[in-house]
Amino acid sequence: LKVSLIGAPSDAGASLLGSAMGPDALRVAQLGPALAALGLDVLDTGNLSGPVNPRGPRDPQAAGLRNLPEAIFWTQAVHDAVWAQFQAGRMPIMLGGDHHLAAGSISAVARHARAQGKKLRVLWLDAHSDINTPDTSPSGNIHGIPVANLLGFGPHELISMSGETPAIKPESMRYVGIRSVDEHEKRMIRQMGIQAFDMRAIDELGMREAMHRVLDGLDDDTHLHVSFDADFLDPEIAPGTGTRVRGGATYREAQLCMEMIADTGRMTSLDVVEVNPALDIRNQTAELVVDLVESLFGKSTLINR
Ligand code: DIR
Ligand code: MN
Ligand code: MN
Ligand code: MN
Repeated sequence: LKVSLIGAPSDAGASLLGSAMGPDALRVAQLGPALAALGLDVLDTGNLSGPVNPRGPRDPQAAGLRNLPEAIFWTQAVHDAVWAQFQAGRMPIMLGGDHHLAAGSISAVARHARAQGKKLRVLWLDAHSDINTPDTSPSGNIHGIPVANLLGFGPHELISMSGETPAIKPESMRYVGIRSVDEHEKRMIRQMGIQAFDMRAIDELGMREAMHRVLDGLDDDTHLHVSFDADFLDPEIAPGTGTRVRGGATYREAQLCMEMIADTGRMTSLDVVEVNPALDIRNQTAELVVDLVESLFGKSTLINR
């Protein structure tokens, strides 16, 4: 399996700076060598470059969002880089940066799936549902809106990259681990009929059954994308992230989640976002995330594919 690491050092979508250092924190934690040790052909394409976070105000000229021009730049850059790796026959692993970048990566995944006539399944592992629209966003932070962008809501530049708007259908989306969802977001999730396994569902069903359900129905004709926000994890084990919410996935729950994804053998692209070394303790969050990404590629399973 050929994989490409794409560093996307932008925190333009966040209010706390520092996730722009995420790609390097993951490199310090040996992400590339760890995947190579599993037998993968790993190419680190380095970091994309672009504007820094100008810490702008909410801008009525920009749909009430902060840093919209910068976010548009980065989202498009990520889209192009992810698309280029698919064209080269490699699996893209986008290293954020904050989660606004997923509107770029996943629009490229959707474009690729469409070009191949395949279906798409997106697993969104996160404390948050990231499905605010510019007018419902309580913060104006663009990392709170990428799912809405992918579903066709938001500024034109953030919703049209794949060549088709909306880039994905709500039936393709699955949430796992959410526990901080704004009122308008709840309405959106309900209205669009998106399957969501929030922390309460995980408490009640167990991670095993929740994952069994989100992975149900995958076949040879499905592209599986995983969008992994570090705040999916409980902040006690993963403090290095900008918007911590208590009650997240434990170490064992997260391992099982990753292992069950690995067992399907169908993951074709990945985002690793919101690792913020400026808020971390001796890079422990990046190290934990690397451990979990190894499991996503089959490290902890006895079954060798
Ligand atoms: C909140 C927080 N829903 C917002 N979102 C976060 O600003 O839209 N996403 N933290 O990661
Ligand atoms: Mn997120
Ligand atoms: Mn989050
Ligand atoms: Mn976020």
